[in-house]
Amino acid sequence: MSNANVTLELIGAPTDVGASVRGAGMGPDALRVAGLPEALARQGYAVVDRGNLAGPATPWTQPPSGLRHLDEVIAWNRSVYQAIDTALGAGHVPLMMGGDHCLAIGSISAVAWHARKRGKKLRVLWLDAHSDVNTEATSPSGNLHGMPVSCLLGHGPAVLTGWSGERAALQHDAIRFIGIRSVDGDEKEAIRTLGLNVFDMRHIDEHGMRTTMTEALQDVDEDTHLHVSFDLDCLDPADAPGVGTGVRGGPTYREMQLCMEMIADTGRLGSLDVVELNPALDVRNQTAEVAVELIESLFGKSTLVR
Ligand code: B3U
Ligand code: MN
Ligand code: MN
Repeated sequence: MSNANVTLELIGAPTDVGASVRGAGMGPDALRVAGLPEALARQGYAVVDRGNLAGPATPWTQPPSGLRHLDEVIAWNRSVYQAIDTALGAGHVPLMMGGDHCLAIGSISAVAWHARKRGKKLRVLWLDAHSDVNTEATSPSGNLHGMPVSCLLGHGPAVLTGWSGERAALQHDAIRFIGIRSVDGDEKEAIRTLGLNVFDMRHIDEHGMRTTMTEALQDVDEDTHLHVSFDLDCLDPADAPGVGTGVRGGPTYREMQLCMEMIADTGRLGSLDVVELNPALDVRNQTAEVAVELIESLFGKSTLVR
């Protein structure tokens, strides 16, 4: 299918309710300022920018205990779910611009519902420094951006699970983690007991990005809906300083470009989250610009092939 027949729908979700570091709410506009819609249009896609969703403000009082800003997280995820559902229903490719990573609960739940309805095999690539598989019981912070994977696997708080129409939006073998290097003690246990597929930085160092991505994409076929959940803190902070919880030792810009190109080569990318961009911590919008270049590759831009 030529790019002109594909409509990319940009959906801004400007909130940092799932985090304790403020600023990710400015992510959607930073991506626009860095030229994301124009860059994708230059690749020949039909691009629709739906603007920003509305939702509750981030409270400035600390939550007494437990899950931080749970009510606000639910409200934002409801709007994200609806917007992604509408986009997929129209046959578009939704590109959710966060916002913090808690928003993947709403976006991937909607994607899972549509994939099941269409009889598609869902595969999710979770590009992140963190494994985001905490629960209320294990989280050191109470921040819901550290728990979306648990919610999607059916282990989160009941109010944030089951949105896809099944208890678990994702089966444990439907998700592949790339670039992981910060895993809390109880998360390690969860990764082991749930049998999650984690390609951590050691794996990338030992085998290289090319082999890693070949493995991660190994069962993607023509019946697959591929969703990419791209947490910008996956990148090394030297290339992407504009994130709230950066961790040294991530993939370089070049390694990430190859990762994106190999995903593009599958031709199966059906939806995307771009999250955790924090312009308040960025240097002259550099991280947003890096994100735009990587997203261009993800949607098939290449140096030599037109
Ligand atoms: N694992 C920690 C830190 C964290 C997870 N995701 C982000 N930070 N962005 C937690 O709070 O759950
Ligand atoms: Mn994350
Ligand atoms: Mn992260």
